[in-house]
Amino acid sequence: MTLVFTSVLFMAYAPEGLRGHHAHARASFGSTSSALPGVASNPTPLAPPLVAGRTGSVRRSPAIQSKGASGSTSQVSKNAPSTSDLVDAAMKRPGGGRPAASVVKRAEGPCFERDTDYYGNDVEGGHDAETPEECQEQCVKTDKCNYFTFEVDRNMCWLKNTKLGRRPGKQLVSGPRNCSARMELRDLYEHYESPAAAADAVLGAFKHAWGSYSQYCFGQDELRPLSRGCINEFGMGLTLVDSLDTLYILGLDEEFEKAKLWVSKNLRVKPHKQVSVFETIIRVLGGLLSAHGLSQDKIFLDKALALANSLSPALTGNIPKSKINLATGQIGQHGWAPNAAIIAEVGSLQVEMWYLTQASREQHWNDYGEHVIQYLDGRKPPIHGLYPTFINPHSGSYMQSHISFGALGDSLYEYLLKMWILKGKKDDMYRRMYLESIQAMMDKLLVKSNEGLWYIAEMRGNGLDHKMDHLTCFAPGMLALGAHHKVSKDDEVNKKHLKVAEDVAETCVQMYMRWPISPEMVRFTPYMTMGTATNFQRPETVESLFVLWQVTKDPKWRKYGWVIFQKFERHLRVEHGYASLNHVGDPGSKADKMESFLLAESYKYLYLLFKENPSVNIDSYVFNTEAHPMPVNAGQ
Ligand code: DMJ
Repeated sequence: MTLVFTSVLFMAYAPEGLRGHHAHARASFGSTSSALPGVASNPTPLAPPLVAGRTGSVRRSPAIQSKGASGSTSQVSKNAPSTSDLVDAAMKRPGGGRPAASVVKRAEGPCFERDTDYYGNDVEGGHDAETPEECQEQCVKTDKCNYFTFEVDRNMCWLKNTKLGRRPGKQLVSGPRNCSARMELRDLYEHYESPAAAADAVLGAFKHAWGSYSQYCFGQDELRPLSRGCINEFGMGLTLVDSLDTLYILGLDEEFEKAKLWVSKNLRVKPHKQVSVFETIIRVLGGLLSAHGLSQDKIFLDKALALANSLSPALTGNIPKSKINLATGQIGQHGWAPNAAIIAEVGSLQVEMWYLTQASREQHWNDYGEHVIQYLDGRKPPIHGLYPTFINPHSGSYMQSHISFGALGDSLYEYLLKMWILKGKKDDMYRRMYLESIQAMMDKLLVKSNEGLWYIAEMRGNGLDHKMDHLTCFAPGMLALGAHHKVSKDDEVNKKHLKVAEDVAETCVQMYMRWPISPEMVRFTPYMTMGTATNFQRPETVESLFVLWQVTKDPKWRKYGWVIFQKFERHLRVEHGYASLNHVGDPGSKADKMESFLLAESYKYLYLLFKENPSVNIDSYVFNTEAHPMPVNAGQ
């Protein structure tokens, strides 16, 4: 457990309160580590993560992995039921019970891992068994058993509900209940009566979150749901501003008006605080702009312009700065990456700046954002289309060779596509750059695990790092959105993007099915195992489910969304809001923070997933990376 809890501690003590794009990676770096007992300090700010050597357990070269990590499908039952079938089977039985016999498939030995112990929540332990097969048989017969570990020397069989991780152990054989490609739903969830009832349930959850925030921290940044304290890292009513458009979309008119009054009377856009430029843009500026787009109330645009003005010292030059004191204009970089800019951050202001220009008719805002992309386009990365996550803000040279569609990299790729859509699908620079990136991602990073799960790995040096962040789960939504808008002139390419979107989304859903709720990061070793055990109420999977539902109208995306929603309710809800988890396997490990993106993103996407024909949809709006919708026709 040491490694797992080490990473938990890292997250719990992350240097800054916000856990956006790069919190996970940030937790792997420098300065904070020395404060933690038993964790060696890492003197090099941009060093690789502390958890080393894990990739060694995946045996194939990148070239082979992109065709399938195992190189064989023999371990995956051909008739394995899909997650959707299993959700169906579970939902059909009122009040729960075991899945129907027809969906329980037993497979043979190739699934077994020798000299490996699965740790997790035990269902039952200490049964006698003669062989691993017999132990597996006991698992099949035992309600809630999903994995087993067999002790060879003692002939003992241990049955587990969840697999929180694996560790070496001599004379042990571990394996899943069966070898199907998809995890069965053992924990059962009630079906919703109708999409409208589901949307109502989401509305109820949002009200619980908003009500708690309003009661204890109205106008402050974030709520501590356990202690009822407040966090003020930004001094700009972060949760309130981030929630404005959700209040509007959910029809909470009274609450919206109250929040608007606070914005007009109390929002100060020059707090004497050193804030993250990226987070301020996507959450605060984005929140104000989408509130303006939806309500057309000028107060939001006035505040947005004032805030953009106080941010502008950080936006000049080729590469935006990472931090700024909005009162003094003093700029700087992140303490944990003092000589580097983050590629996701420098590529995630264009959508906001575009809308600001449309609404204000002041061209220079859009120029700030567009110039950065033109600059990147001129500095070809070592691997065509894949941008290293760190760039030198002065020389513009790429630093290190970490490539990620998760932490540190994600929304650069997202904004290339979204800018092409917002600009009337005419700007070829954005389209070309996006298509080059996605092709490179599919060629170099996309892997099928030996369980049949597709994932987007990361690259370090010349090798793949077989991990996937929950943050990466935005990518299925991005790919489906691009396909929907026909980003490629070749329809086969669009179809391929949609297929990859659906495949990776299934893996993201599996991240919720295998544990009580999804962990922050998983590794493929080659089985999907826990990487980082925290849960921060993140939206990326439900974001993708919303887009996939809009694009395909396949009801399975709604079913998944409903199960995930219930997991939020079951595992994160507390009396005064929603807490995070330091360990997804331990309900007692609640962390005292309710993230603003829970209200801005998770509940908005869930609500829109169930709402019939929402007017805020993927044809009329482009969502910024914090789920703030910008109207596509704003410039007309
Ligand atoms: C949000 O702040 C944004 O979605 C950002 O782009 C990435 N991460 C967080 C939520 O997980």
